[in-house]
Amino acid sequence: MEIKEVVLRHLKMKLKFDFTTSFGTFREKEFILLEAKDEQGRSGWGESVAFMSPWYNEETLKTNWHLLEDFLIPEVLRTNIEHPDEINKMFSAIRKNNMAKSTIEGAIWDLYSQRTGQSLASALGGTKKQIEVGISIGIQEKVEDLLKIIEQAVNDGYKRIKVKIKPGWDIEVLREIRKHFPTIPLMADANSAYRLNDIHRLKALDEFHLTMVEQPLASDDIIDHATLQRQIETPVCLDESIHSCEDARKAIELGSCKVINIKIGRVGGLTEAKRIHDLCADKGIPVWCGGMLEAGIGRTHNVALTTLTNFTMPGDTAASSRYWVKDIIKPEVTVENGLITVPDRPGIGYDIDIEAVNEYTFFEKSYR
Ligand code: OSB
Ligand code: MG
Repeated sequence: MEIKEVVLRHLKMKLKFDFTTSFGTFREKEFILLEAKDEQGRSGWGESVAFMSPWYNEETLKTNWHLLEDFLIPEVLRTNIEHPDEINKMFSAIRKNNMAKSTIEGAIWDLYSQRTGQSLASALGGTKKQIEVGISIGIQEKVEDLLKIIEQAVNDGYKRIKVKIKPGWDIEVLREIRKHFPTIPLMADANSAYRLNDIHRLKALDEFHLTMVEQPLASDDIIDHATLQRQIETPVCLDESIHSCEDARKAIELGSCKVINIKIGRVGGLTEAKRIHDLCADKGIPVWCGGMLEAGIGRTHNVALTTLTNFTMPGDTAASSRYWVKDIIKPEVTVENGLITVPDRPGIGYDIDIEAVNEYTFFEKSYR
């Protein structure tokens, strides 16, 4: 396949709710949407999950734009691509910047699946017709507010509840949740808010029978996480620490985690995400698909990836309508009883709502 043109768009969408983590609060989301056009006039779409500030990792919308414009797009425009698996190697001279790489790789996976007449899920080797999803709930002002949101999510049928924690918003909050919801599948995500010194606080989580605690320690650590995992019952899940299949291999070998959260952007694309999935399947480590408050394109890629068999735990891919008044795809991603039905049309299986895209775009640029 030949990529003839790539269009970058800078979109801004208002979130329906404030989303607070141990790092700060989001009210709106600005991100890059990438459209890659092939020689047959088809368009494939990719979404960057980099935020405006580098709190989650070192990438931002601007660093992604720079990498795409100055390195990745020129490389793709001058290379003939047979299969999206080649992209990884093509970009191997460029270190890290995984979210930027993933943006364009995702668009090429979309094109490839359209050109070969299969759904993105099938092109990736996925077989599930429906996927189970949970919901991720930010830190609230009051515990009562959190309990109300959990109640709504449980009534909506979400398969597990994830709450954000940080020192001071953890043990008491989880105790209160367990008082009202003694048996719901519950987990906590710390986004690196603790250090090994806080081990008694983390040990105290064992009494709540969480399905896991996500990324309790530093984003660049797998050593202390191994020490921690040896001393607590709650399974440790790594998010921020895993950037590649090699990272996953080392973390598993060290015993740093019992579960891995796979995010397509964080690991540099669908090909690497699939490799991590396969390795974890081999090692008996369950995985689930994380979320980055994606708009429609990123969301549909998450849906497709989750159809692989070792995604045995509900992911963070909630319904479009949880985040947005109007998403950029038609139909939107909907959840019924905690399940998303996977479309089987070629490509991502959802149409781009180009009017919505235009409405949210305030800058765009084309590259040939
Ligand atoms: O750590 O999983 C995370 C959102 C933004 C950045 C990091 C994370 C999250 C979430 C929300 O937990 C997942 C979602 O609903 O998309
Ligand atoms: Mg996380």
